[in-house]
Amino acid sequence: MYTLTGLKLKNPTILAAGVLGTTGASLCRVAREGGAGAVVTKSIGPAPKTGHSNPSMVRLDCGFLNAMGLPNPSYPGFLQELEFAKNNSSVPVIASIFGGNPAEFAEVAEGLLSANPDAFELNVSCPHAEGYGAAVGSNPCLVEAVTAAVKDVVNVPVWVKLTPNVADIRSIGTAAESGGADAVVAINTLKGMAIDIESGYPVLGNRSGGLSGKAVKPVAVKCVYDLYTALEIPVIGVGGISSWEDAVEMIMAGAAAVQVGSAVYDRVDIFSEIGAGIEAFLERKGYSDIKKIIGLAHEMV
Ligand code: RRO
Repeated sequence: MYTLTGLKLKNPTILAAGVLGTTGASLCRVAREGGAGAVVTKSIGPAPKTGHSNPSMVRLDCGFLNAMGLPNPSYPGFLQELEFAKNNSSVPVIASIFGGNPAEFAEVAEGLLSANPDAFELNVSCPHAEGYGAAVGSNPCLVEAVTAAVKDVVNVPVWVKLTPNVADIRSIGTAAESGGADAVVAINTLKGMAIDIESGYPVLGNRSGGLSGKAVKPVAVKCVYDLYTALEIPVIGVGGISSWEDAVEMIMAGAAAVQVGSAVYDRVDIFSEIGAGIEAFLERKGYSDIKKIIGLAHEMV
């Protein structure tokens, strides 16, 4: 068992917020068939949103480019799904939420409390959501205020998911910590774009979006490495992890646990595989505990 911000996880792998977190049934499937240690919902906001026009997610050689556009049924519309996930999943269920200001974040968190999520993840980092997302997450004062506003109304752990699309992610992580965050999650997607050269059109309906998958892993490793030294609270690493080796690398940069997003679309059971791979690695190298390798790369001078 791993303990992360007070939550008990059977392994340190977590489903990242995304499309597979849209329904209670899909969250339960990732927990049951995939072996995830915990699951995070798709981000839920204050009002229903249909999202951006299609194509909203395209596969590139190096990962996925998406501009889903925060599609969600709003917190009243999601309550039943969250209740289903909580009643049928054997692992912690974390509610990812977004808003445009501290009051909206608090409203959404309060609105979902009756379903008893095990933690909240504050999404202040979507790269292509006007007024939401990175507009909030690149402003340290707003990040601190949003975090404090949610901490005021809930008594479960609060994680804050950070954007890599800033000059110095440490200042944003520090703001989240000052607001009372129990952990930070790094990283959300990196701003990106692809163009179809036959037609000349950008491939996404929204023209630009966020890049995830293999291409962003070194960016995520560097962000986690920097946050680890700047913060006291745990850093949860996410970005391009598709094997246990990737997970160990992220842990050595400073991650206390990892989230997996893009790789799930190829194999849902990747969580069990990564969990077992980490265990086997620790045993082969003679480490008694995962804590022995969290941030290990910082000691290698
Ligand atoms: O829904 C999205 O378009 C989306 C979100 Br909320 C996010 O946080 N990150 C992302 O790449 N896409």
